[in-house]
Amino acid sequence: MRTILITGGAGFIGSNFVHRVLEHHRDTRIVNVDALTYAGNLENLAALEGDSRHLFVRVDICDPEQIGPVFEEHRPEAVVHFAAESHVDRSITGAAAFVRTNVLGTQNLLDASQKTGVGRFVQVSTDEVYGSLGAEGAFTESSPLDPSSPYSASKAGADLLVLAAHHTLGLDAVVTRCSNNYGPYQFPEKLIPLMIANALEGKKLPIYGDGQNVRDWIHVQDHCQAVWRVLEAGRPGEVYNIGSSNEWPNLKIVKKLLSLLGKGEELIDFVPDRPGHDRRYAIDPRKMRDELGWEPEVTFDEGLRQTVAWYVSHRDWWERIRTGEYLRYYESQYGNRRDGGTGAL
Ligand code: NAD
Ligand code: TDX
Repeated sequence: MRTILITGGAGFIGSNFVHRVLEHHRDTRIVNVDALTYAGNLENLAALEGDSRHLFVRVDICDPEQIGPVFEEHRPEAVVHFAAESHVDRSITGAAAFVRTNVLGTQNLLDASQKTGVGRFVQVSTDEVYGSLGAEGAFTESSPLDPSSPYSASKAGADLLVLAAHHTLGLDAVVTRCSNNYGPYQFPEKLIPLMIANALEGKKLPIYGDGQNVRDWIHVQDHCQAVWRVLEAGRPGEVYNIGSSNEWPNLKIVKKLLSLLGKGEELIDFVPDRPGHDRRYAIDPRKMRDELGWEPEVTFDEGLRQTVAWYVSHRDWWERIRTGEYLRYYESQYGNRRDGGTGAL
């Protein structure tokens, strides 16, 4: 039995990864480290109750006094680091938490990994570190880092610390940079689940700017499979871009969602743009394909249909989230952006 330490395993991508690994790799035990911030949710892991191959530990990666003993006790062979403050809009109004978790938290994990002889460290990062594209082209692993938001700047900082730990201290570390994920368990502050939940409740769908910003969407299961391939076979010190070559302007996605939900386009509400809003992202995934033989499997039509069905059948999951702190966040994020439309939360 081998032990892998996962951070952020109660969040969206981390919990999908934990489920997938435990299902497909019977020889693997997971120590799942998560602070349970607003985005962490133990309900995402409820199906694993009683599974001796999954151990959840509530720990803040920003505190070396908390994280050190977990590494000492479990001596993981590998670390897959998902934990982060992950929402761009929140980083615009409160960058400090992003610097703390994404930069300092990552360094604490690197220190603990180095100290306890971790054999491989996978830093799960984002295409946003490359900044914004114009109408043409795609990010390769050698595209320059040019982050726009405090979120992406903090992820770029973390990536550089990981690569420095490899270069200078000899830690076996790899960085993955993926495009926008969608799928089950995504917190309903991100575009796709927010739009689905609002539409199901007959609320307005706030679209930033002209709705023509482009994102390159990948199903979370394809991302998880790619991270596993990198964990297994990525070369130390390398960066791997992960994407599905699936670009869509936001407005088109929202219209697609409304159609899948059988709702009308009158719910669409154009609101003032996100400050510093990156215009377009696109990933060149050739390195993943040519070097590691990875290819995405989920088509967008099928993935989106399944995702909509999941949110329809898990209404209690997102309704429980959309209370308390979420409502305060929603009001501060969208309350002063309304263009006079009705029906916002
Ligand atoms: P998420 O916000 O859904 O989950 C983040 C998790 O990290 C939560 O469970 C939270 O409790 C935990 N966490 C936050 N701060 C912590 C701390 N100080 N200590 C311990 N745990 C802490 O995020 P996600 O969308 O699942 O993203 C996971 C990772 O993937 C992030 O590193 C993100 O940058 C990266 N990523 C996300 C996307 C995307 O589209 N969502 C795309 C590319 C890369
Ligand atoms: O209410 C909204 N209206 C809107 O038009 C929201 C929440 C978003 N948008 C737009 C902004 C983006 O162009 O939709 C697009 C997607 O927005 P987000 O879901 O906030 O994602 P993005 O900013 O692209 O970042 C995401 O992908 C990369 C994740 O949140 C990051 O964690 C990941 O690194």
